[in-house]
Parts: sequence; C-alpha cells; structure tokens
Amino acid sequence: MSDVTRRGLLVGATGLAAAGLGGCDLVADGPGRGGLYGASDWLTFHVQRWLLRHQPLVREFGPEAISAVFPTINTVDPDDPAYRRSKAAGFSDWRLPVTGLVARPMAFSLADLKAMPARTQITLHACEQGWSAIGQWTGVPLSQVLLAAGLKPEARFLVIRTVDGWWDTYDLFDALHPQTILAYGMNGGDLPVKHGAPVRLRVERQLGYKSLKYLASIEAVDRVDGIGQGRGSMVGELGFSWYAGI
Ligand SMILES: Nc1nc2c(c(=O)[nH]1)N[C@H]1C(S)=C(S)[C@@H](COP(=O)(O)O)O[C@H]1N2
Ligand SMILES: [Mo]
Repeated sequence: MSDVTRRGLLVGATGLAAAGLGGCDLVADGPGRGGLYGASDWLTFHVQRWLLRHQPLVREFGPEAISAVFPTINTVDPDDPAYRRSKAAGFSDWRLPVTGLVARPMAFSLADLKAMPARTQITLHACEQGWSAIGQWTGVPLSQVLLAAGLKPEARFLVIRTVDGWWDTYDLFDALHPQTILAYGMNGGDLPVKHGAPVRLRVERQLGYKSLKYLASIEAVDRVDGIGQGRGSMVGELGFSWYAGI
C-alpha cells in the first residue's frame, strides 16, 4: 500500500479528514526549552517531522533477529498497592481509561484490547542510556483505541500516565502512526511484568523512554504547556528532550 493511501486511510479512519486536517497539519509544536538546546531541539523536531511527513514505518526485522536478552531498566515491578493487587488477580480488573477530548470516554479491559485488531512488529528499541535490543511486540494500534473513543477535532496531544508515576505526551503524528501500539504481548508470550505488564506503549520512532510501561490512563488534550512544569513529560522535567526522535 502506498504511503499516500495508507495515510489517507489512517487520517480518514480517525475523523481528522472531516476536521479538514491534512498530514502536514499534524505537525504540532510540542513543548520547547530555552537556550541553544531549545533551538536545536526545535530544528531537529521540525526537520524530522518534515522528512517523516508520509508516516513511513520503521524497519521491522525477522524472528531470527530477536535479542536473546532484552534488558530492563528503571521500574521493573511497581510497588503501587493497587497494581500489586491487580497483578495478583492476573490483571482481570485492570482498566485503561481514555478520557478528555473524546466523544465517548471509555475504559478498556485487557480482554477489550485483545478483542480489537492486533499488530505484531519486531523492532529495535534504543535506550538513551546506551543500549539497544530487538523485540517482538503484539498489541492494538493506539489509532484503533482513539477511533473507538472518537477523538474530537480539537484534540492535539495525548497525555499518557503510568502506575509508577511516569507520564509523557504525544502529538497525533505519533499517536496515529501505524506502529504505535498498546502492547500486551512480547516475543510471543504475555508482556512480562518487568517489561510493563499488562500493557505498555510502543512508540517506535523515538527513544526508549517514550515507550511507557505499566499504562494507567490516556487523556486527549489540546495543549500540554499547563501540565506539570510545562515540559510535556516527566523525563522532560529531568532535562531530557520531549521529542526523542531517532
Ligand atoms: N512506566 C515506565 N515506563 C518506562 C520506564 C519506566 O521506568 N517506567 N523506563 C523507560 C525507559 S528509559 C526505557 S529504555 C524503556 C525500557 O523498557 P524495558 O524495561 O522493557 O526494557 O521503558 C521506558 N518506559
Ligand atoms: Mo531508556
């Protein structure tokens, strides 16, 4: 399928076409930072967004490329009491609320997500802390979840929060990308707790820190500068770039 057709489907499916938004209008300014780094961040973001304007897929590998060991980093088993209870119950009570600028706020169970169209992809994960690994991820495209909830035309970003206090924001360019999935499976099995069970995000065109583990909620918003310190993400407040394109 050509990029144009694929983008047409993607945009049409989410109702953005009805809102009169073409692919280029999906280039939304994210939160910036000041000084020299701010200027180079801005340039990197806009040049990459322009180069990637046809939403190309990142490289996918064959099963033989899957890393024997996929490292884990930071949180590997959240100590949140509600999470622990849910984990003990096999995540049968887990729900993912999708709220904010959507026509139909809803909460998805794991079974709900597994009943939706699935995508499996074998991709390279690059962590900003100096390692990379190839893994296979299975999940539902985030675009499907947004289609079900009915993204409103004024929605421009998603705020995604996790049980261990991480949060990040994404423009619709990444949210609707075909390889952006809510993954519940890894390397052919259930997603392990150390890798973010029951559901983690995969945002394949950015560094590892944008692929949040232990998802707790998704909220559609029109701007991100009023959240926290206005940096658009938890790691942004620690000095990392909001846009982590590779
Ligand atoms: N909720 C949450 N998401 C997270 C993290 C985390 O500690 N907590 N670490 C991030 C970082 S820096 C990376 S590289 C990847 C690591 O995923 P892995 O532990 O499955 O390798 O998850 C990202 N998402
Ligand atoms: Mo990372």
